[in-house]
Amino acid sequence: MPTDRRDFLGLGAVLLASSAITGNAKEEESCHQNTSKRQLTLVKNPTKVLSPATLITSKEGKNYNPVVTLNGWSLPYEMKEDIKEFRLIAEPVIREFAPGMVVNCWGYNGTSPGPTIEAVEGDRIRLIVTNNLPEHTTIHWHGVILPNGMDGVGGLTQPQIKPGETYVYEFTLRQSGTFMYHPHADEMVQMAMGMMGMLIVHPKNSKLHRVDRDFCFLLQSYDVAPGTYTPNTSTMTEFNLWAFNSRVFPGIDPMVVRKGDRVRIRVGNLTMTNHPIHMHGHTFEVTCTDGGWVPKSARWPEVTADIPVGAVRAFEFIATEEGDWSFHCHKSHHTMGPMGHTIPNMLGVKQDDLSEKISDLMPDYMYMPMGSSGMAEMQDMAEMGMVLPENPLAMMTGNGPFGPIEMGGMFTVVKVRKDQQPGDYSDPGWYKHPEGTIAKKSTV
Ligand SMILES: [Cu+2]
Repeated sequence: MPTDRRDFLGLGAVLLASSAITGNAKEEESCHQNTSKRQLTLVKNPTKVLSPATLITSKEGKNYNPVVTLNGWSLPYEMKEDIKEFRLIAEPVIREFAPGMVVNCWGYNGTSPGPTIEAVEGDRIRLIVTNNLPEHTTIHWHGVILPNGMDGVGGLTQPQIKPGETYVYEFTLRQSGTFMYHPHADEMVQMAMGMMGMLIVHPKNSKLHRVDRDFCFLLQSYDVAPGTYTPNTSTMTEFNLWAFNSRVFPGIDPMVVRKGDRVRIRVGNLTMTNHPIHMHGHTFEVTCTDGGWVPKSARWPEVTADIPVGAVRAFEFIATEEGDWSFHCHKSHHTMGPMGHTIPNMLGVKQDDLSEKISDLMPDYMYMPMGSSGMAEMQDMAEMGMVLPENPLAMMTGNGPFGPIEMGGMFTVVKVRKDQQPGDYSDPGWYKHPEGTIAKKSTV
């Protein structure tokens, strides 16, 4: 296969291109300010870019249908004789999680998560890994059947890759499916800092498992205290940011599809808890895990797929229903931004004269009675311009056509449109409901 040099350094291309994009990318403009600036060489299909870090890889010259990585990109390769050669640089990166909030992460080639690696069953691949981190690392190719010495477990199957060193992994892809990559060295710190990526192996027979649109992303958790920028890497379970590809709603790309498309969404979980991922408006079947393709006879309909820790679930559906369909983790605290874990339960508590009593006792303390009728008023406070700490992220945010959406974290929207053209991933805006099809206030 010829090398697709035009894709090279695609991420950087997108960052440059993004300033020239108009129309569908307008709402993304505020995202650009804090995104790290990398040098780049190429602008390709800028009108298809959804967000500053998204590159829709061209299918041109490829014997597979490339995946679309939410808020991410696919790593270009070079052909070296019959080997596809990929270069990964492990390094500190700055990632914007949503407009107005940036995090000091570790990742690969300028982003966290790292770029998606795409190859084809039967390919021999070479992965050249340079460590620009302040400590040693390795890369484990999660789910891939390979020679033991290529498995990337520091100390067990290879020496650690010390800062400044470069190691080479090389193996032949014997399976197709959805895999992940991540360090197997100081894992708790390195994964808490965002070091991970997806490895997609397309079937050799391109007619097998064919879909019209193929999305992928990783589930991630971070603990970034309000007012700070660096994740707490000693956190074990009490994370406060729940992310799709190191982005949180409203910073996550929508998944835009054409009515009638067969759609696959591949979700990998490298957090420390399970995530029941729920989609509205359609039923789907899990068709692939990190162990391979699920036989047709073993599939059943679902509207929620629980993604265990350290696992992948890919599911497929036919986009029969037009509209803006919610797509989110069903753990309700995973669709919220950062909040304290020790908030007292004030639901139903009468606080009418509480402020006065507290200010009598503590004249310098301003008590704000909140939470008596739920947390939705947090949204109102944010709207009113309540002063937030530095590097802020609201608990519940995002504006829809009918008002605040009151979501954060692991939430996005599947947009099904009959007029969306094949190959067009640009945001069509909010769904325009046919007359008489919207729930309305009763007048009786
Ligand atoms: Cu979750």
